Amino acid sequence: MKPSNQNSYERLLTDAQVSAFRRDGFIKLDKFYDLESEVFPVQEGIRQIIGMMVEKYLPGKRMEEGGDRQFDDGFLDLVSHDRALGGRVYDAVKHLPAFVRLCASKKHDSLMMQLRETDLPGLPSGGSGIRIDIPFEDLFRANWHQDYPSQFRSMDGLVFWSPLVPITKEIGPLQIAVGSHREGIAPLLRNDPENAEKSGAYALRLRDEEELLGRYQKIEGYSEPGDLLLIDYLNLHASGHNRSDRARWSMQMRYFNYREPIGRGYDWVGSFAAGVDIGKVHPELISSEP
Ligand SMILES: O=C(O)CCC(=O)C(=O)O
Repeated sequence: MKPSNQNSYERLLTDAQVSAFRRDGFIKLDKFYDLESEVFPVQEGIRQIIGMMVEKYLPGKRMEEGGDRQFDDGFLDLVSHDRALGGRVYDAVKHLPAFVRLCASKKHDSLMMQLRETDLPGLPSGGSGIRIDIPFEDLFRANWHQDYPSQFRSMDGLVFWSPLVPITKEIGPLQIAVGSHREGIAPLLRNDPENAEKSGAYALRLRDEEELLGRYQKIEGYSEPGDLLLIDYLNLHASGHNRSDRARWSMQMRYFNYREPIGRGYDWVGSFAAGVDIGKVHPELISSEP
C-alpha cells in the first residue's frame, strides 16, 4: 500500500546516512537525544527509585552528596545485599514517564518513516526497556541474535539503543556484525549449550553461529549518553562483557512497521515478551537439535 502522508515527517537523516543504514544494518547518530530534556530526566527518575530502595532495604547507608554522585549510586549495594533487588529496579525503571516519553519520541516516528518509507510506525507495548548489566554477571548477556524472532510484530523493525553511562571497552560495548541483516532471518536453536542456566529468549542460539558470524566484520558500539545506535531488526548483534566496576545502563526502544506484509499476515502478534512461542508463528525458524 502506498504511504498516504509521506511528507508529514521530519527528514532527520541525510541520503548518505540512509544508504549507510541500508548497507550496514545499523547507524550511529552522535548526540541524537538532548541531554537536558531527554536523558537527564530518565537518570533522575532512576536515581529517585534507587534512593527509595536504599532507604527501605539498606536503611543505614548514607548516600554520597555532591558533584561526583552518579545517578545509580547505591544500585550495586542493593544487588550485593540481595540480587533480587536488582530485578525489582530493572522492572520499576521502565515505567518512568520520562522513559516512556522518550520511547514514543516523534524523532523515532520520523526515523522509522524515513528509513522504512512507511506512514504507519508501531511502538510495541512491552518492546522497550532499560538494561542493567551488572559487572562480571553474564547470565542476562544477549548472545548473538537478531531482534525480530524475540519481538515479532513485523520483520521490518528498528531498535533504538542508547546508553545512560559512557560505553567503554571495560563496560562492554555492543558487538555488531556489519551488514548481517542482508541475509534475512537466521534459523535458531532453542538451547544455549554453553549456558544451560539461561532460559527463554536468553537461551536461543543461532544455528551454525560460528560459520554465520565468520562472514561479517564485527564492530564495537562505543557511545556516550545522548548517542543513538539505530539497528535493523535483522542485524546480528550481541552484548559486550561488563568487566568494569559499575553497572552498564542502556535503553532499548523498538519500533515496527504495520505495513510490512509478513507481520500483517499474522496480525502483528508479539513474541517472547507477549508470551508467544516462536514455533507457533514461525515453526520453520526454530529447532532444538543442531
Ligand atoms: O545492550 C545489550 O547488551 C544488548 C541489547 C540488545 O541486544 C538488543 O537490544 O537487542
